[in-house]
Amino acid sequence: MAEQATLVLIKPDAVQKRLTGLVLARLEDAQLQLIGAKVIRVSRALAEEHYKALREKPFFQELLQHLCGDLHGGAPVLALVYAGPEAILKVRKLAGATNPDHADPTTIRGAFGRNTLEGVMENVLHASSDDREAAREIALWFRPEELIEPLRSGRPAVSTAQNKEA
Ligand code: IDP
Ligand code: MG
Repeated sequence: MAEQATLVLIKPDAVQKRLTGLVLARLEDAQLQLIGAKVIRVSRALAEEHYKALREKPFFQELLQHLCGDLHGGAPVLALVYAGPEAILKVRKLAGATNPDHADPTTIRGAFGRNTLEGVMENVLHASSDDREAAREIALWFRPEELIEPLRSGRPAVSTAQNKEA
């Protein structure tokens, strides 16, 4: 199985609803390694760059407002990087279909997402969809020094810097 890394963003709708812990608990079911995490209040420029492939979509402005927290009391995003075998597909499966109304109820989006009457998809999280997108997105949201190296079997479960001191 291919070793991969994937970007997850717990979106402002979930942060505002205090769902962060529940979403993290679900993500842990994938048995992947968490190699990066930070809370970010997202700028318009970062949101536009993240979703640039969707800039022609009719919902693009609402999408940017959502990611920036404008629709959820200024709530931030929790950005995470998970690494491990088939990490991208594993996280996408746990996330469920894009539209919460179509997502299996046992998935994160199916359980916690909703479509608002104003047409905003409050779908709880972003998850990279393939290797290329994951590489671009991880580089966009994290500096290399903000990520710990994925653990290889037999290595102690601490960061590289701590390993050197040991
Ligand atoms: P994904 O998040 O499952 O990868 P994408 O098609 O990449 O889905 O869309 C990115 C985001 O754009 C979705 O997570 C959702 O927030 C928003 N979005 C996608 N389709 C629609 C739509 O038809 N209406 C409103 N928002 C949408
Ligand atoms: Mg996508």
